[in-house]
Amino acid sequence: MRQSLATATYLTAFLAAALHSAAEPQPIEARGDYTSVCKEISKAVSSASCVHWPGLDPLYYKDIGHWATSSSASSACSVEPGTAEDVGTILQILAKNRTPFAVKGGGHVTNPGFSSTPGVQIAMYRFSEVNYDPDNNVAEVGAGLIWDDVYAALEPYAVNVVGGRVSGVGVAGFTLGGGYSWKTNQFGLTVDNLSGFELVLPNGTVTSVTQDSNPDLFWGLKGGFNNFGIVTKFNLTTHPQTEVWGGLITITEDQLDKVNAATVKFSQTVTDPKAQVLPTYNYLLGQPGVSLLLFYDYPTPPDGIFDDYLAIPHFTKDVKTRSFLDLVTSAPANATGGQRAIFHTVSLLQYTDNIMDAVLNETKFWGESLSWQTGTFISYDVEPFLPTIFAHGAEDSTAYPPSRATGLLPLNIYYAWAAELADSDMQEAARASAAQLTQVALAEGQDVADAPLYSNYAIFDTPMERIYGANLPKLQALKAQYDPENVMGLAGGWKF
Ligand SMILES: Cc1cc2nc3c(=O)[nH]c(=O)nc-3n(C[C@H](O)[C@H](O)[C@H](O)COP(=O)(O)OP(=O)(O)OC[C@H]3O[C@@H](n4cnc5c(N)ncnc54)[C@H](O)[C@@H]3O)c2cc1C
Ligand SMILES: *[C@@H]1O[C@H](CO)[C@@H](O)[C@H](O)[C@H]1NC(C)=O
Ligand SMILES: *[C@@H]1O[C@H](CO)[C@@H](O)[C@H](O)[C@H]1NC(C)=O
Ligand SMILES: *[C@@H]1O[C@H](CO)[C@@H](O)[C@H](O)[C@H]1NC(C)=O
Ligand SMILES: *[C@@H]1O[C@H](CO)[C@@H](O)[C@H](O)[C@H]1NC(C)=O
Ligand SMILES: CC(=O)N[C@H]1CO[C@H](CO)[C@@H](O)[C@@H]1O
Repeated sequence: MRQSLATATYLTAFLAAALHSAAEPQPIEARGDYTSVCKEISKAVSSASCVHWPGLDPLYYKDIGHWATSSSASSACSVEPGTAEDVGTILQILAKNRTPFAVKGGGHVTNPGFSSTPGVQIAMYRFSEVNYDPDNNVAEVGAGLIWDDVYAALEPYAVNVVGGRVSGVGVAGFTLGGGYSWKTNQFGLTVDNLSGFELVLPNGTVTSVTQDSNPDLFWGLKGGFNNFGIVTKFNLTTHPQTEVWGGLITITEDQLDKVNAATVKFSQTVTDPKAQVLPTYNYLLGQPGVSLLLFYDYPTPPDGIFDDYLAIPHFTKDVKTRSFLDLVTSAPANATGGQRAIFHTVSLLQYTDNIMDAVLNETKFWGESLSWQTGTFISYDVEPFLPTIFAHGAEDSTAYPPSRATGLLPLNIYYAWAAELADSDMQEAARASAAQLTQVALAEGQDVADAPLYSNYAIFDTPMERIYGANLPKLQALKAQYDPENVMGLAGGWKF
């Protein structure tokens, strides 16, 4: 009885947090210095674009909003460009005035200042089209979309792209960092299944970037975020899509040793590239638990693959044959909607018993140590991809990963909390936890001391060499060539 009450509380809090809505409007300080630049932009752009001001305009608050409130800032104004030419006009005005700005796609970045600014917030929402070209197996996708929109648009054609795994994540930042998908075991990263970009260069020129037209930029954008300009459209390769099987199972503390064992076995024995699992170890309301996502890219999975997981007594279970879109939207994507948050990461070669024991220990240790902070949510996403995931692209075909010799399995540390005062404590804890997990991996012989980290999970002060490795000098040269005035240096993010 006590156990079921506790677990009911756990789930209620879990779901209540998941349903909590986006960031509330914050009071705005006057930002007189950048206001004249906003006015200049407002006069220069076409009627397809619009500038929004702090105060009463809800679109301003939408434009500066983020999944993590710690990723938002109050900007002098926001602008929603409606054409690539207007993006060019805006960039030229920002360059001339040396005005800080930000570029936001889906706003899911967890590093502060990466897609927010006190200057001019550019929000890409108006790039919202999906054009499917069945003759070339291409979906041309606007840079303002979230993956949910792309999946919904492609579903009637029974095709899909290599995109996000949970609801709400933006196409732009996800793709420009690499992109780990439910389909990655089959097709590689999102950047491995991409044939072109529409890019507005830092000098305002609109250009098409493909392997044939601009091999150097095409390479650099596949991992290079906003260093080379602002992307307005992505051409993603499509693949046939059937219904899929999977969904969410929640599991309470007393069963977690079984989750550990099933995960080690899955990671070390399952080679079917259509199968994937994503166990997330959480600490919420005084106890650890697991939210387990199962995925099979076909209406029914072959016997055996998921049996160990399905045999574990669960608290809730929503696993069935469904559309890909339904699978993605059914799982709570923001256990902490409207909270401050940070991600950090460790790259692993294998998920072993030692690693899984350490993940569970870290969940409990930091859950208990940090529980005095209000609204704390501690979680570890265990991502046992196949070791062959980097073999789907040629060596040196993308800026990230810097080497394709070894498949690296990312583990994503995600902490959330309520008070701004706690930011540095929580960030420091995430760094300490990543260091501990790295030590455990090194101690059992995993050669990951210098393994590249995934940009979209790595904390903001991660050295650029740890993400881009030996590609960094080439990226710096490319950046100097295409952005000699360092216009894109006025925007935050990973900077070459
Ligand atoms: C709930 C959740 C689930 C996630 N799941 C996954 C996952 O399964 N796999 C995975 O790989 N990652 C995942 N991530 C990480 C995700 O890939 C990053 O947060 C990604 O940056 C989000 O993209 P966005 O467009 O929403 O972000 P934004 O905050 O809008 O942008 C991120 C960065 O990209 C730049 N950028 C955005 N748009 C453009 C543009 N048009 N041109 C140039 N630069 C641009 C921004 O300036 C910023 O530096 C997840 C994140 C969250 C919060
Ligand atoms: C959080 O999730 C809820 C329900 O899925 C959604 O309505 C809300 O917009 C999400 N908030 C954010 C910030 O993503
Ligand atoms: C994107 O695909 C569309 C449709 O096939 C095509 O017309 C366009 O030229 C492509 N753009 C780039 C940059 O590859
Ligand atoms: C649990 O984690 C803490 C913090 O990282 C560490 O100090 C401790 O040694 C770990 N305990 C075990 C048994 O591994
Ligand atoms: C803008 O930059 C591109 C790439 O460096 C260059 O080819 C083009 O001539 C530049 N345009 C102008 C107007 O300077
Ligand atoms: C650019 C592109 O689309 N590349 C690949 C997408 O994935 C399939 C399967 O791995 C490859 O055959 C494509 O070449």
